[in-house]
Amino acid sequence: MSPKFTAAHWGTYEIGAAGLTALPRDGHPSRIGRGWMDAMQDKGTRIARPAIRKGWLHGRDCQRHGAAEFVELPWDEALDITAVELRRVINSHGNGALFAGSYGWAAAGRFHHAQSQLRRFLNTVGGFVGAANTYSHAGAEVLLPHVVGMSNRVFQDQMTSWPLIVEHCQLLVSFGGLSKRPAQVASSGTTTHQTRDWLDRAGANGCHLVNVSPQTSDMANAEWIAPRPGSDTALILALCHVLFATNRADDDFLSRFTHGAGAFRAYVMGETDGTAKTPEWASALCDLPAATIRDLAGRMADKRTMINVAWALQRADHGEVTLWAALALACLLGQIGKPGTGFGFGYGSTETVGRPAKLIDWPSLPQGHNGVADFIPVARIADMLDKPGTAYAYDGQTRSYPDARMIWWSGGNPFHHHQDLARLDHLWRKPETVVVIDPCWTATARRADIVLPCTSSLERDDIMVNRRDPALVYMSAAMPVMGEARDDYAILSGLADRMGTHAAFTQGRSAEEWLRQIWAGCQGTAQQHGFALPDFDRFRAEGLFDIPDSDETRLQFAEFVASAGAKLLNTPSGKIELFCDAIAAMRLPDCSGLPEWRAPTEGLGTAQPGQLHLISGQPDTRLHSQNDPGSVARDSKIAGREPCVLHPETAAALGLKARDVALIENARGACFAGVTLSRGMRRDCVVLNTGAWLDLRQIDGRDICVHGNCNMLTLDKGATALSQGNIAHTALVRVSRWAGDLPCVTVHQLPPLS
Ligand SMILES: Nc1nc2c(c(=O)[nH]1)N[C@H]1C(S)=C(S)[C@@H](COP(=O)(O)OP(=O)(O)OC[C@H]3O[C@@H](n4cnc5c(=O)[nH]c(N)nc54)[C@H](O)[C@@H]3O)O[C@H]1N2
Ligand SMILES: Nc1nc2c(c(=O)[nH]1)N[C@H]1C(S)=C(S)[C@@H](COP(=O)(O)OP(=O)(O)OC[C@H]3O[C@@H](n4cnc5c(=O)[nH]c(N)nc54)[C@H](O)[C@@H]3O)O[C@H]1N2
Ligand SMILES: [Mo]
Repeated sequence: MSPKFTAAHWGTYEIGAAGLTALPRDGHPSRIGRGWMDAMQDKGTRIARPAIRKGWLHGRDCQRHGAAEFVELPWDEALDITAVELRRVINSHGNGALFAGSYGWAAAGRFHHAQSQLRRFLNTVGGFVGAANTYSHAGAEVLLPHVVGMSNRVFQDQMTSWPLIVEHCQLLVSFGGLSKRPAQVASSGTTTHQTRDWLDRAGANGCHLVNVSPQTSDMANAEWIAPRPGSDTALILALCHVLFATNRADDDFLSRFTHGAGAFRAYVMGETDGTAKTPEWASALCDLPAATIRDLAGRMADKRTMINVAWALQRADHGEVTLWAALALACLLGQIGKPGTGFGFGYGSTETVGRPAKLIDWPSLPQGHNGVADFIPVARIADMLDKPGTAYAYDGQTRSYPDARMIWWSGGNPFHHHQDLARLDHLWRKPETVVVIDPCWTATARRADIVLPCTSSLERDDIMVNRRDPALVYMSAAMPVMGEARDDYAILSGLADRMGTHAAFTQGRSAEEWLRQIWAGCQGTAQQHGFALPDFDRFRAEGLFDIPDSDETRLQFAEFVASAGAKLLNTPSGKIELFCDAIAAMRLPDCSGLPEWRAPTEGLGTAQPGQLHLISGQPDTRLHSQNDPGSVARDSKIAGREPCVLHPETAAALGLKARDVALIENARGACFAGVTLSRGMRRDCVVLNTGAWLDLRQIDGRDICVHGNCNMLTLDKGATALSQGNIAHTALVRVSRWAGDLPCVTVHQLPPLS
């Protein structure tokens, strides 16, 4: 009998009697997979039956909070109530009052994709207000079309492939590092993990690695330069200053391939604002010796250099400007369009960035037409709830926030991903109804009125096709369905039936018929690419299909540069824009037509004594909040709290030692965390990665997450009025020893159910 497989964003697994085994071809399987099955089998956190919040069921109250009581109901009753409520909201407020941005990562399969399913359903009943861009890289999504004339998606597709870096790059300078931690994950799934090998091979081939980051763990075997978080733009501008001042900027490249280099130069040299962006100027802002900056600039000009910017850097105040400044620096070096050098955005931020694989756009589940054109920038959800009808700026538009009366969330966890969760917790009580579809009693499910339990991808068949992966996987169910959970498709089919749109939603197909339909589409796509896929039954039986000749090496901007600028980019000037007239014309208070330095709204440069900078990156043990109840994440906790990282000297000065529980706090909120120590840290930073399930309590009149959710501390503000991206990486905190009682973490136990 052929083996059976399943897949997740963190890898592909063979299903055996003893559980899941990573594919032998995957040299570095992610540790996240080891905690997957036990998380999905955890009866303390899986939702067994549909449940309705007692206060809403009996009195339609909106008192959503983490300790709410729920009443379990049979599916038919729960779906009846949901459909009646949906119809009531549409009839009384219109579809523009339904907010279903429903941002989140959900599962890797192509058919059971939570957001696509939800949107397809809501589109059959007139549509919903959506959300634009992502938490990952909204800054880049808005900026790149203006300055390089392509979407972030196309930019990511065209990035220079790893083999060219390995072969040609002599100096890889990575702002935000390039580590195996985020590279465990690939959106839509992956059959292999190679980023670590590519980096090792580059090093073995003589490429010198420079990790510009507050933590050494962000890049192995690298020289470490640790500017203050949030000061990278100043550092980059000073590197540019050195290149201009020493006549090492590539004037030929600047004049042929960029627009606005003169204005950029005048700004950097201080001709326009009287401040030359010298290494001495940056030294004070970045807390780095001026000599370090001069030396790095010289080496960048001497060597074949690749500049990489981790996605994290634009999840910060003015974050997209940092990306733009780094692009400008790469233009000054004049190595864009040459093999293995130039500019990259997000090598290492996920496994597939820079992967030399053929890109194939496989079909997905059609979502239909949304009758509502309105949307919000994804990270502005709390502002929307706070200020319906209020005007705000976004990418040159003046828009106004919709009045969301009903919220639908499926496949995402806003009480994981959003910033300043105490604020969201408060504003979340404004809508009339919140519906959440999720396998687990997440912090978001606990704050819903109607909770509909869905299967995880371990409980159903699906197809993994990732446009950047060289294999296609038939995902077989690996465990029995938990409780009475249903697939998203079954849940929404039940609702569509009650709304009179069953035929439109299902098109008469069962889930298996949809898989067959999607596979038939894949067969057509393969044919266009010159190869044949097996028929559905054979694919299902064999489980894995390797795409023939799947290697493809790309060199970004190769055509643009080879054509000597004749083949223009899709910007107004046809070139890379170092000055952008379109952005300048927006007259934004916090982003001009140039990549200019602006101090972040919070930062170590203006901190009070005792304040530390919070780094809240992606967790090593989970995908965001997913699998937090599983063994791998659980084993990493200290006294049940999420681990944080401090420099030993910082900890000692605070009276903390390893395995203590600390209180991390600021004016927005507080959380506990278990202390771990590392010398590879800036002394004025603390790392608390994302994803510990929010367990919010009032202690001595304060909001404290007793488990360790970093988003109790982060700041909920748009990066700029250009992108409105989130600024998770901009926050100051204080850390202290917690001497009081330590309340138990209860978020991994079922809520009160009757
Ligand atoms: N402080 C800070 N905050 C951050 C970040 C940061 O760097 N720092 N990073 C941000 C980024 S980049 C991102 S992408 C976000 C991620 O935020 P999210 O994507 O919202 O986080 P996940 O935990 O992956 O949420 C996915 C949810 O989908 C559910 N789910 C899984 N499978 C299914 C399914 O088949 N059907 C349904 N209906 N549900 C399913 C899971 O149980 C889980 O609740 O977080 C952001 N938040
Ligand atoms: N294991 C795991 N991998 C993941 C995910 C996950 O949840 N778990 N999530 C995936 C998702 S959705 C995304 S978007 C990507 C994100 O990928 P990234 O954005 O690359 O990952 P982060 O961990 O947020 O940040 C990378 C590093 O940036 C550094 N950094 C933070 N602020 C600054 C700064 O101001 N200056 C400098 N120079 N460095 C700074 C931090 O030290 C941090 O370790 O990760 C993906 N990969
Ligand atoms: Mo992300």
